[in-house]
Amino acid sequence: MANQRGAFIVFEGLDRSGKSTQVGALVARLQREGRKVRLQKFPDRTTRIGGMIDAYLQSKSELDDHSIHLLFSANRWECANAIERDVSSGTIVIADRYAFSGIAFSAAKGLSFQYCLNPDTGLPLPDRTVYLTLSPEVAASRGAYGEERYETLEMQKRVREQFTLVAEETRRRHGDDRWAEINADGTVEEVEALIWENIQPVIMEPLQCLGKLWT
Ligand code: DGP
Repeated sequence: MANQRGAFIVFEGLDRSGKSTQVGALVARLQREGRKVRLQKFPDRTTRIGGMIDAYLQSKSELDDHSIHLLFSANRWECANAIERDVSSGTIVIADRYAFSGIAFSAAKGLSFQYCLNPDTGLPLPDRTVYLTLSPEVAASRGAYGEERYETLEMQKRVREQFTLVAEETRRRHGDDRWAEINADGTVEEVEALIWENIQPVIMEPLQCLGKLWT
């Protein structure tokens, strides 16, 4: 492979968009191709901060909206150095959710957009964020939501609205190439093919160095 640098690719999406399935399939495909690849899930529930987030999401603890927002951000910051290190040494880091979910979910609860964006300023900027969208009809046909906090129809509607604003802000600040929207209504294989087509150029010819989010 010509380029030594890896890449940083983020997947975002509404619940039931098949995001985790697609992330898993992509990681497996890259491994089969002999690429160094690492999956980074956010929230990373394995750290101490991640444990607090996990308890909150399962409604085993209550936290003020600002506090949990800052914990989600802190959880990303504690993984930031490892992402930069891995990408610069040739690894493709695939993240399942990132700072864009941070804004969309917290703003959907009523916190201001700017407040939600601030604590993530300076985190590694993904080379590309792939946002999986789902039509309301297909979402409804995929069955009930899970049991965690936020997994209600009303909340998901507000999150979808906020993601539209997040997409606009990302394109305005970082350029159109940083954000791709892929319709996830199709079969697993169809969506997988669309994703592969979209991210192949990013993997083959990554930029010189990682930028900083929101700067
Ligand atoms: P997941 O493990 O992908 O199911 O994500 C856990 C839940 O947490 C999901 O409903 C999305 C939400 N979430 C992810 N990141 C953030 C964040 O930074 N802030 C807030 N408020 N919610 C988030």
